[in-house]
Amino acid sequence: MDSYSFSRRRLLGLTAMGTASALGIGRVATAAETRSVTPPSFVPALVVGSGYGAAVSALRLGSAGVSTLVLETGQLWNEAGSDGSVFCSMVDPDRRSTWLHTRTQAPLGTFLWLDVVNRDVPRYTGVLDRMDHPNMSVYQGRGVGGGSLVNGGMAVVPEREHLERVLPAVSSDPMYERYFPRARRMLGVNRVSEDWFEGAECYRYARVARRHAANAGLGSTLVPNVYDFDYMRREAAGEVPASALAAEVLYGNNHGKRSLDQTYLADAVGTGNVRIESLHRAHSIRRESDGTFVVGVQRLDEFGNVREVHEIGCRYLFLGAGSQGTTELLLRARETGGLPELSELVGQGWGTNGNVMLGRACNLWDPTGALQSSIPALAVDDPHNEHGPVFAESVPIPAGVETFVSLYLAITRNPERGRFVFDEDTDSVRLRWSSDQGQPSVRAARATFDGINRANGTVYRHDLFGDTRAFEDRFTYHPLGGCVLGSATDDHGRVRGYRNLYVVDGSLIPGSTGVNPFLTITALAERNVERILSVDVEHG
Ligand code: FAE
Repeated sequence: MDSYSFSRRRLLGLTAMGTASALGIGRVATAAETRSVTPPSFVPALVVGSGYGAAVSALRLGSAGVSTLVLETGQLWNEAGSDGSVFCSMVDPDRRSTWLHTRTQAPLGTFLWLDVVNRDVPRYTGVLDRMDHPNMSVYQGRGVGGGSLVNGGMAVVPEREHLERVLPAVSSDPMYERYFPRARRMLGVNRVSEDWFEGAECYRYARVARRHAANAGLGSTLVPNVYDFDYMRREAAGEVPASALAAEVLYGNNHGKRSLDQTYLADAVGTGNVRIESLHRAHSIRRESDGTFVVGVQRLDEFGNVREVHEIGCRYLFLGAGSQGTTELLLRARETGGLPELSELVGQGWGTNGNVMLGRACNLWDPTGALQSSIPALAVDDPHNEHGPVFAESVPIPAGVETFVSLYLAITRNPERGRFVFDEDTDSVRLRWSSDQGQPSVRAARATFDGINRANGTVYRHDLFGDTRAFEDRFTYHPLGGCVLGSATDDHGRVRGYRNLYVVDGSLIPGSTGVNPFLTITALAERNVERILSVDVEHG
């Protein structure tokens, strides 16, 4: 699906939000009409969060004429800093990079065991968060657009048979015939031109990964993305400002990326029925006897201090705060008495999507390239691995110098599941995940990459993750689960125990999609919200 067009509605929304980089002119600095001072005390529909599931909900509610308010903890990223850019790059990170920590938190923390990657930064409401639990760190994008602001943009349709296994209540024909195509179209998914890919210096690293996999008898696939590959081609030709070729991704892209603020959320605001409040964190939920949900909301300043607290009532409440955010809201509400009827199943079914990262040292006659596109475009496929299928994306190291490292984020079918529990002392959730639960991922990745190393006379790098480990399984970019569809909710994300309360994000999926997850989250939200709108919601 390569067509990508602007409707009048999207243009209206982009203009209102001041995030018009999709127009090819880069993010622009304007005062956003969407950021107001006092939110209303009652709205028909309230959406918490602004990632994939939330953005789908906001658009479909707004299109149906339902007046909707979206609350997002993070910033609306539409104002340029003193350097003229909205976001900072990975090689020169500043306070915009990191959510309320005083040091950046890139997962590849060391090189030759030297702490050369991460930097001290002032505490600020930056765009990337890492939430640390015993044995597991969970990454999440913060800002209007959620994970779409920081992710690699890889938009992958999962294997049908795997989706049927993890979500047996979801019939797959409509998903594959209707909702995945719709999600791809709406997100602006496109493919890299093979001719250009084969000759592009910035994808030498991916071609090396492909050749090394082929030497071991493994296939590779070019992976569709929401980054505009035509824009990248023009970057390489020096015709437009660089973004993917200027080490931008983990802390946001100033150009080229079709993040949600430029697709679903712009369309939602463009309906005239949706308003977005950034730097507003939903904290508590209770239900009144007349069925109204009352959400306690904290307004933050840009340093994360709570400046105001107020309550917003709503008839329909859609939770799209991500796997950890949504689960935390529900567990807090259950444990502190706001929503006592919530099921004991809330908090369960959490997984890492089998994430494990590793690096290989290539031979000195086999460079991976000094200029690397920060947008991944290729994955090594090992469907017949004895420990379960492995789908390993070839990850760039956009350091600007030759490193001879081939880096991968492997997605494995790890069956282990953790669970969140609410900790009253810290007023937050803790993840129960033991260090051995990552081992199935490591075993599968090792089986794939031992073979690749053998076939190419190469070895693992042991210097990249702070100690001497070759496989980093202590973080995930793809947290999934916590409020699983068909378990803590019904088959369409309606939370058990409460009418008109919905979960719409990655918490619905029990721990695994087998591939990068956002396309599945988006398509599932399209499916569920369509049903909810037709059956539950009174239209305006
Ligand atoms: P998500 O996008 O996480 O959005 C949740 C939003 O809710 C965030 O903006 C939060 O700030 C906000 N929030 C949380 N708590 C509250 C609260 N209490 N009140 C108000 N707002 C709140 O949710 N996936 C892919 O498919 N392809 C990739 O290439 C890819 N690369 C990734 C790279 C990185 C570095 C990261 C971190 C993730 C990557 N992912 C990728 C994962 C993907 O971004 C993720 O699965 C989705 O963003 C999850 O979507 P949700 O709708 O669940």
